[in-house]
Amino acid sequence: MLIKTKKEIPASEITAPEVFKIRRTLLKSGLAALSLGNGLIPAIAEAIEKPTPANADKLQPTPLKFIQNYTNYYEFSYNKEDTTHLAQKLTIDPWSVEISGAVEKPGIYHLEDLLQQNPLQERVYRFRCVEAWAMVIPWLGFPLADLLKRVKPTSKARFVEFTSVLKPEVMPNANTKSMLVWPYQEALRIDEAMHPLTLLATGMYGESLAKQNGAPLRLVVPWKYGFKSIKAIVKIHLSENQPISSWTHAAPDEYGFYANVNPDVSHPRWSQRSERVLASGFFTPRKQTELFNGYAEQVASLYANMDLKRYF
Ligand SMILES: Nc1nc2c(c(=O)[nH]1)N[C@H]1C(S)=C(S)[C@@H](COP(=O)(O)O)O[C@H]1N2
Ligand SMILES: [Mo]
Repeated sequence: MLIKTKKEIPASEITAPEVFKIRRTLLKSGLAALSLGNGLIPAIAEAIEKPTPANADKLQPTPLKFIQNYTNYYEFSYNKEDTTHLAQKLTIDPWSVEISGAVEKPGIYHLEDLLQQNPLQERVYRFRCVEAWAMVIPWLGFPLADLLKRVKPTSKARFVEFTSVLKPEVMPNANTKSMLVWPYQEALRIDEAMHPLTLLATGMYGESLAKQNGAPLRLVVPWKYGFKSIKAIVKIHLSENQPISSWTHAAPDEYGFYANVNPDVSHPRWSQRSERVLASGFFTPRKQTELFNGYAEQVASLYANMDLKRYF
């Protein structure tokens, strides 16, 4: 599928120093012990079993330093460069996630335990912000489904809601009147949450996530606009009713609950037909935006009975 292993990385990408670094960092870091122990090996096995779609071959990861220096993290700043240093003030150790609502095993789960239970995989995904810029990111993480299966959703669990950490003492915008209501919240339908492409990411390029990218644990939903991929998750709540996420609350006509990437549904203030890809430090000429960000083959069936223009 879209699980890419080092063996499959084309020569053109291997020349990027960041890619070379993956192996070394894994071997050196604590994360490595976990991921080499039982993580990357199942990922490789899975990748070998499943054919790679033709368009995955073209994916050229955006260099790490650009992914880390062009971030949206509104609790800290509306400026994509300022977040890099501002986010460093967030403390992320120790970290736990409270899982509540319609599950048989609610509780407070420590990050170390989650990492021990859920082997890490590398997934190279396209990432498309609603603002019409895009990147390609080699994430390290585990399927959200693995965690949800462990806590056993009940038959009442129809939606999964996520909440970001809120630390007003280090987050300048948390104290100001803002278009968003804090804490930052996002949600998925349970079948979207259980989809094998949906990831809880703890790293990228084989290293732990940078704080500005949502360390220590963030969501990644590659067929949806980036704002669904909530950072620094502290709560996961399973519910029967559809939650209202932060962006939908702020501007329901602009940021819908589904937020599936769709070139045919314009944002009220700009077209979504094309995107600027941040490839190697500069934006390359615009590329056509693909329905479901290129993942239609994997996810279109989730929306088979829905009018994609109405449910945007
Ligand atoms: N908590 C929180 N999560 C967030 C955001 C945010 O401001 N706060 N921004 C979202 C938006 S708009 C995007 S495009 C992605 C950006 O992820 P990146 O900065 O790691 O590229 O994070 C999403 N998750
Ligand atoms: Mo975004």
